[in-house]
Amino acid sequence: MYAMALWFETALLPSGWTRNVRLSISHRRIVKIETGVDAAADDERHAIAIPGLCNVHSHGFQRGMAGLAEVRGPEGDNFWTWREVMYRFLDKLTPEQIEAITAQAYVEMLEAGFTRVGEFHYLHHDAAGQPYSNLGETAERIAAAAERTGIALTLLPVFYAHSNFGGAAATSGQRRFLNTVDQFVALMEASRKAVLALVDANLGVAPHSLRAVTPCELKAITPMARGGPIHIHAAEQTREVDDCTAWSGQRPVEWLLTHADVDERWCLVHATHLTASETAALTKTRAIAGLCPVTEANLGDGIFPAAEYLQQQGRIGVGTDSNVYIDVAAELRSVEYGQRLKNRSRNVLALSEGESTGRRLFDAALAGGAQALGQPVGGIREGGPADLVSLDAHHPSLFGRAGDAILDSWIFAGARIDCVWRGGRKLVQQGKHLARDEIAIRYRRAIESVLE
Ligand code: NGQ
Ligand code: ZN
Repeated sequence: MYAMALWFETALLPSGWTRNVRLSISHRRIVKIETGVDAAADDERHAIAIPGLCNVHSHGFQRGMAGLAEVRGPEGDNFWTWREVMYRFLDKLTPEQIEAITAQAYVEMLEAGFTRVGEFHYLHHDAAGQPYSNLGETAERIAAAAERTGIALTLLPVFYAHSNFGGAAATSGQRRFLNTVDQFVALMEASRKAVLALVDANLGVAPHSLRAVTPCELKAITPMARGGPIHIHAAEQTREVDDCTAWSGQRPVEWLLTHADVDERWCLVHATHLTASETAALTKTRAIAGLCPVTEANLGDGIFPAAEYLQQQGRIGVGTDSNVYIDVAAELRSVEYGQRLKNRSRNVLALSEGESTGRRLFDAALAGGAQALGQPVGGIREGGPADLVSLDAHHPSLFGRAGDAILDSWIFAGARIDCVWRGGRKLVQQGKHLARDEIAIRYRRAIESVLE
């Protein structure tokens, strides 16, 4: 790859907002950062640079049903009735449709400022629940969607075996997700192959939830991460907490913290319902709480105790989960807004007087997101990946803004993204992914045939 340089009027570096920043890029990395310098003749010039973020939790295929689960059912619509709608949607998806829908989701992620996605992937088998002759069929489709769009991929193959705590038999709606531990070893191998073919991709493992995995299976599955990330859904719904307590006498996060070696390799997705002692204990593990507040609001999950958790140096990442609405700023804003609505106060998550709430959330999600996806520390730094986002300085929301007010105006007031580079390659320009139209055509064809 050729060497190039990008020049920004202002950039958010680890040391803070800096003016006149020149980034030399080679082999997908930032090899040199110069500050307080003029642009060279060949440099591409932009106004404002911030680092790209990691999306810690996505189910790409669910993008195809976004907006289709907002009609009232016969009674008591909730997370579990939504899940039935979701199971019906995935029932007959073909590998080709999975790829087309996932690619569309990844285009939107890049346009929103995510440069890496953690794909929590459980749609392993065919519509009858039989493994494909190529066990890695759907993993390869996800890898293909990542490759086509250019987003960096952390693939998290999901182990799923039961419908509830205590090893309850899976339901027919879950047949495409199921594996024995032995089958899963082979599936991990196939997934590893799919990921190895991609630039800058990596692999972790995801026991789906304590509902879907027995303690014995959990013990067998986690070492398969081989040092990579371990992700699990936890404590998203109060019914899940009640069922876990009935089964084990402990709440899900409490159970995990006493029975699994939860440490910085782990990402507890949602972790919505925590007692004060679970909150304190989770912060001490240095694991990531993978917050997906847009989906959590959409599904009626509840509100994560972000104020208490962040005050105790708890680590967070953000994810788009169901992909009902894909937007970095919306996720960050929603973490704060949940707290404002709950506490009837403002600037809850900024820790000290004078601190910007947007900056605080952005920094937390930048560091936590990289950790959760098994990446080196995030941010615009020498040696780091050239994963960059430029904001549109011509948008009125940014007029007269400098420093952290830029982030606050993006996160809370609707400033827009201009360009996105992933590994130094420009993928988004004037807010549009360069392959947007072509990917949308394939998506349209796929979705029209799914909904036929
Ligand atoms: C999922 N999504 O795996 O897609 C889940 C629904 C479940 C969220 N939890 C299925 N948001 O948790 O059983
Ligand atoms: Zn999920």
